[in-house]
Amino acid sequence: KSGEVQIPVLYNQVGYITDGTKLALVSPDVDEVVILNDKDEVALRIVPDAALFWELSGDAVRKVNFSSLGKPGEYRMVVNSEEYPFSIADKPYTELSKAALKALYFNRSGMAIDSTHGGKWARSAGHPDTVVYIHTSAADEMRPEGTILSSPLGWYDAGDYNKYVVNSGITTYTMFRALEDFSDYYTSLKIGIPDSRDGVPDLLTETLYNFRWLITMQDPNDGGVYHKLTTKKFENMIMPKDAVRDRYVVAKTTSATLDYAALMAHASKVLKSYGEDYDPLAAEALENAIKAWEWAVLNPDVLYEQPKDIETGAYDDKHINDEWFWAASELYLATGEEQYLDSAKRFYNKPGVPGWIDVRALGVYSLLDNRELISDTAWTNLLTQDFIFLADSLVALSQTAPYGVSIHVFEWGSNAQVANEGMVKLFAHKLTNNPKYLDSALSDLDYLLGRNATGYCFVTGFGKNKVMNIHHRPSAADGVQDPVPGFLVGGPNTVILTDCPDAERSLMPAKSFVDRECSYSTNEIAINWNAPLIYLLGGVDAQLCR
Ligand code: 9MR
Repeated sequence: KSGEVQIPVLYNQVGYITDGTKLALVSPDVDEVVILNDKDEVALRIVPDAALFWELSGDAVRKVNFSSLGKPGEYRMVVNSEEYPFSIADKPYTELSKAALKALYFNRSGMAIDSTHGGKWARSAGHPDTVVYIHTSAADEMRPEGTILSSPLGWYDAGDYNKYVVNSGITTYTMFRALEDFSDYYTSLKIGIPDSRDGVPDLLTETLYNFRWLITMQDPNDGGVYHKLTTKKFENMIMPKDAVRDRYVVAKTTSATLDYAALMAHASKVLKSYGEDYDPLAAEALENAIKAWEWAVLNPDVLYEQPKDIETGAYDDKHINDEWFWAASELYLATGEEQYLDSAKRFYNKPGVPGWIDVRALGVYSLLDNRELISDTAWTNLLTQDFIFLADSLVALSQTAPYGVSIHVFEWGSNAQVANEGMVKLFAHKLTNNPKYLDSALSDLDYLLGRNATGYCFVTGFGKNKVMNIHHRPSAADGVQDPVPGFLVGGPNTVILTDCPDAERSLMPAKSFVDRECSYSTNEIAINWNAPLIYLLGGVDAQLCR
């Protein structure tokens, strides 16, 4: 659409870090920004940089760098005689970081959310998933159609109530990654969940709620893993307890089985560092990983085809060399067996920013975190070089981009793309200690928290311009005005422009977003979008905040 109103100031609405880079954007007509402190004194006057046009937002913006403002407090930016309040704090993101993790608790299936832990978002349990049918596509001799399984626990994938292995794989891994990379931070982060245990990070406890469900998705008879646990059609916008359609496990696939193998192998290593209590789970996970790999070797190219009577999310990855690479890498690290390393080398390809459809980077994270277990240093050097090349390209993009971010393609879940780009940068920082990566990751966070072309803070419950009407069944049906907090919405994209037929919707990719419940393509939430946000927040809070 032409003639869209441009928002005069775009900034991080949750807050800036005392010692961090502080960047806002203003529209081209703004020639001076005055920052006032809480005593109404002028704290800073800034002439914005020259205007830069972004073809993805269809507008030009001028950068305002106020990093020199190094004192915590409440401020206002005065632009064209309007005032925009913001804050500077030593630790502006701790509450947000807790909320982003707690959002997954709110999405637990098979469990009531009590008011002690859930406050006004308390709700009854739904989806016990103790009676789950084998769908035709998953039936075999040992488990014919109609066989009943139990597959309880786990997080709902998103705004819908289904549970999908492919998407759970990357999500659960990302959570383990956060735990490993920022372990001191997460050891002390308590978020108020009922099963919290002394001495065990809540991040681990929360992650294991989903992990224990994932375990049940493997057929113990042959090691194959079902692609998803789902109703045939999406449920209406109703509460979990009212959503009682029959549930099915659907089709074993190679992609689900390899993601499962990778995750189980990885978890078997992580769990070993949390004491004897977790030893049986670690042993079971490794055994499951090996069985899954063996199934995949016998069934190397079973891709997901959505059965005619099933309409829910497909996660139908058509290219699975990356899944082979990830699984082989994790199995090598967990067992030390050379056959897996050989496979990892055979399937290796330069990594890109990860997502459910591309898990190359996950294998790279794990291998580079365990370089001492690989004797072929020429290969690990190549991995390092390729990974740093990726991170450097992202940083270079963000340094020249008008909005200060690396994203340059807006797909479904663009906000998670931004969060995953931030995660790549934080991992590069872990490898090199070079502060440019931290700085660029912080810029990604600023974008998600308001310094983007829509002017929304994209995490529910936070910011001045809040997203309110998310496509999330409990938030839609619970009668509480505020959405369940801590969720990152999918964000702008032009993939499906018709989900809210009557909505005013920009055709510019970076602006094509509506805060409407009907907009499942821009305003849904999903576990694989929150996970990199959790990583990003944990990393920034742990490393950049005093
Ligand atoms: O995140 C998924 C996105 O990459 C796909 O393009 C889209 C369409 O297949 O599906 C998204 O995932 C949805 C899933 O299929 C069902 N649950 C909600 C997910 C988020 O929208």
